[in-house]
Amino acid sequence: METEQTLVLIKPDGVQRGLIGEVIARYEHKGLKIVGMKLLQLPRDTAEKLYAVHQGKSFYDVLIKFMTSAPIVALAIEGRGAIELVRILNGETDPTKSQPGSIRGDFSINITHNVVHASDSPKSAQRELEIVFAPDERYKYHRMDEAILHPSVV
Ligand code: FUP
Repeated sequence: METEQTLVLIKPDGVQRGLIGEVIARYEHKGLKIVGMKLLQLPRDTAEKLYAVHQGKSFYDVLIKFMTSAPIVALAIEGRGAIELVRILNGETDPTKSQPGSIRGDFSINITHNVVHASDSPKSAQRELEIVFAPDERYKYHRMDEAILHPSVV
């Protein structure tokens, strides 16, 4: 599996409910690497860029208002298959479908206030990471447990 990077946003509800540590722990414990992280309040134009694909949809205005309403935590997360793994950890968008054990399944009952965002493909990951992180805001380092997480097959 390819090593990839993906963008995660802990949304205003996650920050305001004190879930930052809980959410980050799930990615760390899975074995994914945090290579970028910052607390910021999204300017409206940045939120509009991130959610351009939803422009014109019924929920768009509510979504932009919500995403700009309070600080978020932006994470650049790296690992083999990171894009899909993070979306599995996050759970389904629809709160009636998100499984217990996933972040949304455990912490969300609302389709808009759903704690986390994650990129859905390599193309959107690259686009979204470049919107939120400057080139020097993503770091290279080794986790101490890499040899255990990724043992080479002999
Ligand atoms: P996801 O990839 O799971 O974040 O879901 P989408 O890209 O389909 O939607 C992005 C965000 O739009 C969701 F997180 C919440 C919001 N949304 C709604 O508010 N109502 C909808 O019916 C669909 C999405």
